[in-house]
Amino acid sequence: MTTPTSYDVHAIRAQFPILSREVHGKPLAYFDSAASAQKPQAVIDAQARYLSHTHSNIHRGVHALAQEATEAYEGAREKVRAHLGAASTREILFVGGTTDGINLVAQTWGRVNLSAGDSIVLTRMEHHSNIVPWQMLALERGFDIHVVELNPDGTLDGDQFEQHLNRGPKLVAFTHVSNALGTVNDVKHWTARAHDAGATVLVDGAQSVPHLAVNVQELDVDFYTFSGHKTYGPTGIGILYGKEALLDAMPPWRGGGEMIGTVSFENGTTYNELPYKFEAGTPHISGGIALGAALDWMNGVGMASLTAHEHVLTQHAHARLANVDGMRFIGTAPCKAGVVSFLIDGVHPYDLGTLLDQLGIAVRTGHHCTEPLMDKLGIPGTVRASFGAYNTVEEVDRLAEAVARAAAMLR
Ligand code: 7TS
Repeated sequence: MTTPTSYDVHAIRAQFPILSREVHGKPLAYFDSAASAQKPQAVIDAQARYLSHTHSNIHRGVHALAQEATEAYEGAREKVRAHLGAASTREILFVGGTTDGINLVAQTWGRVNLSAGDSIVLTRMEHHSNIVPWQMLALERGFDIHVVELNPDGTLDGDQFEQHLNRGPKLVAFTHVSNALGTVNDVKHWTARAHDAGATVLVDGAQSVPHLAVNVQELDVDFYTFSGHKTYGPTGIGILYGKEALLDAMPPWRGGGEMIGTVSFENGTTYNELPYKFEAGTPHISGGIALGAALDWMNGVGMASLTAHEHVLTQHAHARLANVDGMRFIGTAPCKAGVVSFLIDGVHPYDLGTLLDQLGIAVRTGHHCTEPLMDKLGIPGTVRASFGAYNTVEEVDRLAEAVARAAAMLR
């Protein structure tokens, strides 16, 4: 793969105000997009325009602002539907983010469908947010959690996956792309196999939606969730996609305004239709609208171009960093997206991260909320450089040179 000639990374960078600032007197090189991506002016403007021109509560007013705000928010839902290739906006729930989306499924679908004697399947590479909600529920409900281990390159152990499926799990929940390793999992394949085994499938899309074109109907997943802030949108907003029949059958989670049909002390309460049944209370209206703008922005760049550009950066980073003495890459799967994780013999990741910061280079160090993975690898954490639409090959060169210099100093 090469960066498409039409991909003008400098024109893209110019749209991100934060990228022109300095850190410790050096130009910022931001390699922490897996934690949170920076925001283009179009997203900042969409949120500011809404707040300064349109804001009102939604769904309930007859006045002009209430109607405009509702149209903008529901328009954003339609943009998300189109971006994910979902059949209907009834399948698109606004949630707080990936963590919130997974907790919703655990507390509604999970609470109804999982009990003692059942099992679910997770993988060794899951982020804590796709582990802990299931552990919390398992403590209460008494089901078993089986874990798919990894091959040395950071891909899933397919034989073990099949063995776990042979036990007839009720749920298979796994990440599309690993935030710590960069591994891209074959979601279509494993979803089909999980369905053959009778399981429902939840996919954590926190690290895939920012980098890859995702079509939930093609993948045939039952639930898919992602965070707005990693897709160039705001924090505090995200999406849970669920197949309509599943969402329909699930009880609501949070109770309150907006999620009801009628409320009565005498006759009990009925619930609203999808997707509102799962959207109690006043939502993050400006966040939803700005998330729609963020997806518009990504589509303006073009998902295929974005994927190709980030692939070039990832390959280049591997090639350049491989020359650093004592380099050990953590995660060398053939199919990776946007993440290079590494350790250097004799150098603590935290010290390296701190020195890089002094040079204006933002990387992440630590366990990346994947402690079970780090424990299994027998390491405390890694140094992780993660890429976004705005990173350049020259920045990756700067990273590699700085890592080599810093490592020599620290040894
Ligand atoms: N799942 C994956 C695969 C993630 O990478 C993250 C966040 C989450 C879930 C949780 O997303 P949230 O938006 O609900 O917090 N990952 C990271 C990271 O790699 N560094 O900081 C956050």
